[in-house]
Amino acid sequence: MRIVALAGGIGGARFLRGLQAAAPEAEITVIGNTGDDISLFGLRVCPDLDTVMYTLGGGINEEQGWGRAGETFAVKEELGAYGVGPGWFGLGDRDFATHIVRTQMLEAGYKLSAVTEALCDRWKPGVRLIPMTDDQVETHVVVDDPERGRRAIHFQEWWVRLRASVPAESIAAVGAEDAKPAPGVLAAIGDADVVLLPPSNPVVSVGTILAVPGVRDAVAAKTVVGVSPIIGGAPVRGMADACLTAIGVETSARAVAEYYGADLLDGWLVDEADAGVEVDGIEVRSRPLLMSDPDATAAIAGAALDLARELA
Ligand code: GDP
Ligand code: FO1
Ligand code: CA
Repeated sequence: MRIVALAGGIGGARFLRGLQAAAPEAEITVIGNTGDDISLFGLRVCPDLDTVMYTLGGGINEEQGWGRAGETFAVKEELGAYGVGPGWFGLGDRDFATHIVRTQMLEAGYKLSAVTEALCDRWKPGVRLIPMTDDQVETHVVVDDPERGRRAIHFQEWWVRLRASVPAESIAAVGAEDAKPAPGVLAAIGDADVVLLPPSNPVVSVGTILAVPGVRDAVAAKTVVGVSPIIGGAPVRGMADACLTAIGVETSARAVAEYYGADLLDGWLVDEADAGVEVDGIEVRSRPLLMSDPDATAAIAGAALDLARELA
């Protein structure tokens, strides 16, 4: 079976690990979100691609969900001693090596998709990981900063420095309209038996991937099953509610399915806490959706595949 998944960071990566366990024979292609990407200290950092690569490749800091296991922060401390920031973004020494390799290759003229493939040669994530686009797309957030007034800041500054505590007036994937899907993205979707939307952030992870021209239409033509990242009216982890509020969508499993739309989604898994939710034109099933351990996560992925097979 050929499966395509559109993935953000932690929620996406953990689901994918369950998917590999649930469908060991499947050929899995992951279209990764690059809207979170940021240049820091002259280096290109791709948090969601790296989270997927490290998680599936066995290098992730499991407790934190992002960054490397066994990480140290000597370079960050030395940069701080020079007064060189930002200090609010914690790049570790091991992680720095990834960004150095990536940036060197990008500067040598390789596309991000080729660079990601090269990085995956080391990590062997067991999936084909393709960035949604080779073009630069960066999510920016308009905030009314109490000190500096109304301004647009990089998504990472809002998410990591401000912890999304300042309301977002709007969220934009800058560059998305002019971006082209990376080589292989549309072909993988076209060849897929099923497209899965993991429980990733609907706005700044899955929403950003779908904003790359051509991707949404290609996905909508397939059997698509999504897993709700919202349980009982709240995100399981992180501040996805702040992103949904910014685009005028209620933080509920039902509202997220409606936001994706019946033209896109065929099936939608919600948690038992949301049993009884109905969405016009979408087959909704409830089951435990907490990815609390590998077995529970594999069962979620298996349920998504079962529903997809039923709807195909
Ligand atoms: P990020 O890029 O690191 O923020 O990760 P993603 O966009 O891939 O996923 C973030 C989303 O994962 C959050 O909105 C969480 O609610 C969701 N999430 C995290 N853990 C779980 C879980 O165990 N179950 C479900 N259903 N969603 C989860
Ligand atoms: N998230 C944090 O909350 N604080 C950090 O200092 C931080 C550093 C970081 C470094 C590399 C990386 O790949 C991810 C990192 N993240 C950090 C996670 C990440 O940037 C955000 O959670 C996501 O972009 C939101 O999806
Ligand atoms: Ca992300």
